Amino acid sequence: MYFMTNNSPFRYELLHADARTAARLGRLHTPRGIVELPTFMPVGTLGTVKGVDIRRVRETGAQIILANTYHLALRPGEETVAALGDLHAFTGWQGPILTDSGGFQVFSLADRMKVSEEGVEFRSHIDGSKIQLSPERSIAIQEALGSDFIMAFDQVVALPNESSVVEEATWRSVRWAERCQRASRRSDQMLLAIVQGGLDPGLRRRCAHELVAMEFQGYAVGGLSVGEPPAEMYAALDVVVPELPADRPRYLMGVGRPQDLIEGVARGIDMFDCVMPTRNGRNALVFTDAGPVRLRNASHERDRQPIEAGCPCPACEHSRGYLRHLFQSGEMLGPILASIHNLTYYQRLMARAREAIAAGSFAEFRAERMRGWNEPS
Ligand code: PRF
Ligand code: ZN
Repeated sequence: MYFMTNNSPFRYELLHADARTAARLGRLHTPRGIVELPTFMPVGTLGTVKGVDIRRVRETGAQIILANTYHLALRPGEETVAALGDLHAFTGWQGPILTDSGGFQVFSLADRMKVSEEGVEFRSHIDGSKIQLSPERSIAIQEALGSDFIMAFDQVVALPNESSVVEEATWRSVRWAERCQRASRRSDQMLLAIVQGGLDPGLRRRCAHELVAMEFQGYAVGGLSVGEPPAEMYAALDVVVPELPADRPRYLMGVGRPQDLIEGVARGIDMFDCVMPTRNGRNALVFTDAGPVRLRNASHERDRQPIEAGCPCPACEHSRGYLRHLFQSGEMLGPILASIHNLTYYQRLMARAREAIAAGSFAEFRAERMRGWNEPS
């Protein structure tokens, strides 16, 4: 089944809707190739997936990567990226790229931030200089960067928080999304709106409603995985996703652990991003079907096994004992190999989820995975 959106070069194709869960197998057609859904996007905040060169990123199975407006605007500046071509030329990644708007990053990283209806004023976390970001400015930066998917500029608050604070940020995000839609000029970029609303089901629903009425080409769910327990995040997804149009992609921002991806897929999410595989990899924590493994643990000193038998990644050509030695010695190869393994694990997990949806066995796959991760290893 094909869904066309105006004359857009982007097209969401639904291949199979799971009968027992809300999981969906799909394809996102873009000017830079097809993204199979559900998908995981490695985070390349500053135009690099930390520790992993672009060829290796591709070899993990990644089809699309993420970069950050906030970080790239501060350094090297979007004009410098544009002078070198665009984000694709700058990074060497020729596949699709999604840029986050800076909303979340400003609210989590910037110093002395002042929010008004116009936008946000803050001090750079790098040199303390005064910077302004607004819906129009975020779109202009994302247009200069030349990413394929661009995000609306939103206001994110930590959870738990007072309901008046969450409510105000939510409606401001809706007004800002409308300004982003009006400001975006390039037809070769697809703009996604971001549903906010904290953990209040009514607010989430009303926010989704307003944004759906504005007819964005895709929808993200934001403001989750910001301190609340996983069960509350899943409950919010149960409320929001049914409000979103079935003919457009859905993206859960900044999530998460392997089990969160599977639970998100089960609720109808198509796209994910998270620093977890690379950040945890740098800290010697690697993911397996039997749960996370701490490579620094003394139990691995003479461990001949690879991180995970059957994993095709370059880290798994080595023993856990060798990888532990790299971390204990402070060798840079340790964090690099662990990051590559984790990215490979996330990509294989999404590939297995897609196969299971296609085969009509996603519910069994989900149950089997949860059992594996919950077993003490
Ligand atoms: N908004 C934006 N980016 C984000 C988030 C959000 O709410 C999150 C929340 N998990 C991660 N990244 N713009
Ligand atoms: Zn591996």
